[in-house]
Amino acid sequence: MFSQEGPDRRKEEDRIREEHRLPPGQALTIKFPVLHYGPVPPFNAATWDLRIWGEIEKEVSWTWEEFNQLPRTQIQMDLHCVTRWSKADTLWEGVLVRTLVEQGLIRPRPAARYVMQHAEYGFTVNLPLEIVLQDNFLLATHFDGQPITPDHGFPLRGVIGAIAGRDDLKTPYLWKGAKWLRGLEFMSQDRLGFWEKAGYSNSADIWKEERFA
Ligand SMILES: Nc1nc2c(c(=O)[nH]1)N[C@H]1C(S)=C(S)[C@@H](COP(=O)(O)O)O[C@H]1N2
Ligand SMILES: [Mo]
Repeated sequence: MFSQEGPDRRKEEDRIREEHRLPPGQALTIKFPVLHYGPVPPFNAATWDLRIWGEIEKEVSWTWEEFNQLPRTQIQMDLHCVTRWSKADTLWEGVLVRTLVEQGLIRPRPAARYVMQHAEYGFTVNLPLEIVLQDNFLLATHFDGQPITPDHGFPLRGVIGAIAGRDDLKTPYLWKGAKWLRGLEFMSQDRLGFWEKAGYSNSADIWKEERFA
């Protein structure tokens, strides 16, 4: 896998493996593959919004302009895709759901246990609230200092990966972050998202190699 990327890739893979950052069955890539179902949606800053609803005290909706005023965070993460590529040390910038909850901008009800990400064209992906509130789940607008490219989820995507040294965090595969994100639904009970209904693992733990259900 990825032998065409040459000796640099191999050296980098050895380093990441020695640092215990390469989960079982994964190979490192220097590239950033694009994977999704369906077309890349258009973006209109005048009509775009991010809606938060469900098991929360008060529904919220932010315009693109409003979303960009929210408190921001940068995180560096290793991405691990269920199709067996991993990418180390990726830099993301955006908004942590944890920050929004801490600042009272989102107020989950006690019954809230799970969160469904809703993306353009009806794409969905579910996660436990516990994971959505971790430091490694970001509502990301920027990758590598630039706005995310359209095929990686512009203008906004959920992104989840492993933070080196943070063994306290649960890390699922990359598909658990929705590109072209438009909504977060807080739920008292779990529901399966798009790929989970298609037979992917619901828990999707990279270290336990939970790829398929
Ligand atoms: N809206 C949307 N988001 C999605 C998907 C999709 O089909 N639609 N696929 C997921 C899958 S399967 C993967 S592996 C990652 C890939 O992200 P990337 O294209 O930035 O590498 O996006 C995830 N987010
Ligand atoms: Mo995927």
